[in-house]
Amino acid sequence: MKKVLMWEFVGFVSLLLVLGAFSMPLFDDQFMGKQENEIIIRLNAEEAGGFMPGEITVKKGETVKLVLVGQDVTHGFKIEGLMDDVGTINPGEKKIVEFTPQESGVFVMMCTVYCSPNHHKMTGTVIVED
Ligand SMILES: [Cu+2]
Repeated sequence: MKKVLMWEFVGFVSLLLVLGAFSMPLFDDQFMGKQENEIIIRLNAEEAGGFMPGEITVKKGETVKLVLVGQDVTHGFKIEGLMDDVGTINPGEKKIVEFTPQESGVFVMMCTVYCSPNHHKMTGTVIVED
């Protein structure tokens, strides 16, 4: 009798672990505010890390939602050949922009506002895959 209860308990815990593993992405989406095809880029002055992440990979023909989050000082943002300057992004501001790359290749994202003496180094990479 006791053995049966123990195996039921083990089964129950295993079920919880499996359900937990599958619900992790949902949990993340719900609480981090991240959805499918959404990429969060945090904008810091170059000295503080620059674009985070500094490289993103997207798919040709698929619309991507970029969530640009200003962290330390005012920045700007554009992707040469893919997206025009989106204007200023102030500290604490969140700007959401969408784009649909029409060609594959490697593009440069860059800050468009003089944000620090190392502003000119504030670039990143956008990889568009077929
Ligand atoms: Cu800058």
